[in-house]
Amino acid sequence: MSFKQFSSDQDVIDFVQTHTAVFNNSPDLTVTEIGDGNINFVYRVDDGAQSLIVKQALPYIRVIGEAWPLSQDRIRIEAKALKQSEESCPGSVPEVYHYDAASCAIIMADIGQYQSLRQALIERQSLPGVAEELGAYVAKSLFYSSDFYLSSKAKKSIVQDFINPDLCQISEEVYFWDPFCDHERNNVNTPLAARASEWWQDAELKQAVARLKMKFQNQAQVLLHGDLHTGSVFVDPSAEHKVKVIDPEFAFVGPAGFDLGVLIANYLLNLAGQSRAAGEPEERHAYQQVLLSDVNSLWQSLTESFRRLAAEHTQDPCLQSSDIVDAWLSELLTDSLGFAGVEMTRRTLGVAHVADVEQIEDEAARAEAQTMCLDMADLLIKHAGQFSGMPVITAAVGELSFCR
Ligand code: SR1
Ligand code: MG
Repeated sequence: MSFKQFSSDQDVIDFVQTHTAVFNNSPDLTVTEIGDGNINFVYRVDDGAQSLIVKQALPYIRVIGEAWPLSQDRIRIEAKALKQSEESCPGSVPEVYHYDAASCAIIMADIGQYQSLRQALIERQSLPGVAEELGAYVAKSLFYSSDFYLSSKAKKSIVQDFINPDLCQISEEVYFWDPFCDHERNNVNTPLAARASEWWQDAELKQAVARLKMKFQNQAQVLLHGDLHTGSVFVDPSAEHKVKVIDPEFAFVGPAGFDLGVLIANYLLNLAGQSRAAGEPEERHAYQQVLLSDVNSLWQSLTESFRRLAAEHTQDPCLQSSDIVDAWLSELLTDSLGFAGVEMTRRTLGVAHVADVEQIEDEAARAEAQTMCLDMADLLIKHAGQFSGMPVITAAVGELSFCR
């Protein structure tokens, strides 16, 4: 069957009524386009009592249009990655009700009562237990798709299932290329222009980033979400499952440190944003301490979970040694710091910025926060291998970004 874009509310309703029994043929359904991401169309269908989400992938990037074509295979990958996450970490993703290859669309549960982690951090909310649950989610995602757990053939099979060339190419460009050169897609705040020029000429930095890019392209270690920023994480600290992770269309089998690095980077982008955000300095400074403590908790929870999983469920006898697990986690930490620095760079100089910093209206004040982002990124990219543990790292980045 040939692909047809949903072009009316009725198209979306017909699709939902054909493939689910959620609304029992209710005549009073409303459809709202709620997508605020860059790439796809997302609709909420609601009968006043219940709701669900429909996501459709068009053959191009939503915010650019037909000038940037993009494989619709990404929606198959997203549906498969959501199912994989539900298996490895039950309750961590919205339930998938239906995946439709012909319409390039997914029908899934509405997580409307959850809020994006990015927005919660911007509002300086207290989020008890969220960082710990995120750490456990990352640990399970890593472990159950790694060589510790999967047979050799099962591992090759997920590598094959998640070959994602179009989306990987976007990441290769927007993370590792654009923000490290004077690229036309970049978005550089005017007072930051001189610092950006220095950045683009820093040979030591570029060499470290080239090594990270080669890991991204060649190191098939684990199944990654591929875009695990705080806008892909939804939270409700009062719920049984405090964290729901969405949007794994960038999923592929890649270097274990990538998702963790992106996630840490987004906590640190918020940390820098707090330094010049609206509100009392004491309150913002206190929240910066909370953010650093959350990063420590996330890492501690991740390592504890991963060590427990490895001790109880490692299948390969060659990998059943705590020394191997220690070495794997040590490499994970180093790689994640490098990737964190790259994510912070692309969110500061590249095409896609984040609200945590962009919400600072005054250009000069925003540039001060962005300078902190680049200072942290420089430290993380160039010195990733020199830190003895997460508390040392959070202390160092705290020094570079506290409200003054
Ligand atoms: C041009 S697409 C840029 C970014 O949007 C997505 O949300 C991903 O983060 C991607 O890198
Ligand atoms: Mg997304």
